[in-house]
Amino acid sequence: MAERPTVVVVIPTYNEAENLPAVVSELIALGIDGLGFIIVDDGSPDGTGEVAESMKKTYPGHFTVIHRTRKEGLGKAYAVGFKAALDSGAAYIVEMDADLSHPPAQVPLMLARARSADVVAGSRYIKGGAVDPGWNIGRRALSRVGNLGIKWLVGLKVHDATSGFKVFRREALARLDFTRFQTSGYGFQAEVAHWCEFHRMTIVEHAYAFAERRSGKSKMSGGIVIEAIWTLLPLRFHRRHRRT
Ligand SMILES: Nc1nc2c(ncn2[C@@H]2O[C@H](COP(=O)(O)OP(=O)(O)OP(=O)(O)O)[C@@H](O)[C@H]2O)c(=O)[nH]1
Ligand SMILES: [Mg+2]
Repeated sequence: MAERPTVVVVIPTYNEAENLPAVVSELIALGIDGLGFIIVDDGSPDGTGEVAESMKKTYPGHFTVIHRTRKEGLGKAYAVGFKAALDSGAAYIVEMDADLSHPPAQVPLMLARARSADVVAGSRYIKGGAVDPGWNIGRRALSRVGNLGIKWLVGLKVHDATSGFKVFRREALARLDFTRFQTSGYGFQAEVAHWCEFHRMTIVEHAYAFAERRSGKSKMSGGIVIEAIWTLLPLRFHRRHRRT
């Protein structure tokens, strides 16, 4: 094992006590060199914070837990976790959900592709990508239409505007100024994509099959998508300004 983690996986958690140990052990089992974790928990009532603390022993020196007192949305949690990852000296930072929607087996492949890119963006909507086969037509339509709407609205080039599965080279991540972000919920991923494109980063899209959260109930709804569209609106004008 390397002295200090060179590949740091940042995982925000809110009520993921069952999923967190599974995602961490599946990643460890892949034998990724220099792997480390930063968990950012927003005081989950189900005890995820304590579960994370107990996992420090399993992976000594490579497991950091940041406890925040209030639920402030995944965007705020990622901003804190990403800063901690950069401060730790990580060369590559992995952005990933706790609920096993993002297949851990893809991480080594994405890391390999990150050697010649600034950002490797996981994508469900390019050839080889997929959403969970168990999703009904309504959920598929919500995801597809919401994604296309946000992509069009912001003017994004990436095909999956709302995917939260990414690998960043540290220099690229360091260029994102999270103090300028408008969103913290569902729109956060589109805002990350916007700033990566705005800074003309080399973005490689990596196909993956999204799986329904392994445990716990989905919070996705039409209202969440509409709220995201509303909060993302300023980005459209920001991008126009850049083009002129
Ligand atoms: N720290 C923190 N983590 C959060 C918050 N909201 C969501 N998360 C985590 O962010 C990741 C993505 O959130 P999800 O709730 O899975 O979002 P989603 O995939 O759009 O929706 P689901 O269908 O419910 O899975 C998960 O690991 C969550 O536990 C929050 O307010 N604070
Ligand atoms: Mg999820």
